Amino acid sequence: TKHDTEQLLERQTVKPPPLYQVALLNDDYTPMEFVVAIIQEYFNKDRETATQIMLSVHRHGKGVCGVFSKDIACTKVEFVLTHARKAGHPLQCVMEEV
Ligand code: TYC
Repeated sequence: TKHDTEQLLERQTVKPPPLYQVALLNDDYTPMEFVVAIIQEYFNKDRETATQIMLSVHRHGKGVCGVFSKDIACTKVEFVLTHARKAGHPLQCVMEEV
């Protein structure tokens, strides 16, 4: 827009939109198979990649499943938490600005 162009010309202050990592957190109760299915379903990973991410979370406490715009990251977190709660699992999912 004219306003953005003026901003660019006057001062270099137009920043790209921030990106957010969506990560799963480990817990002692959520079944490994359920976590693999979640990663496949909501983060478009194949079974092998989803298993690697799940095992990394299991071993290290946290694992990044993808990087998204704020709106998409928020929606991913909501879907994962809703699915987990409906299944009765304590799985935690968080977003963090990169
Ligand atoms: N630690 C869980 C178990 O031993 C598996 C697990 C992996 C749970 C990843 C959550 O985000 C998670 N059943």
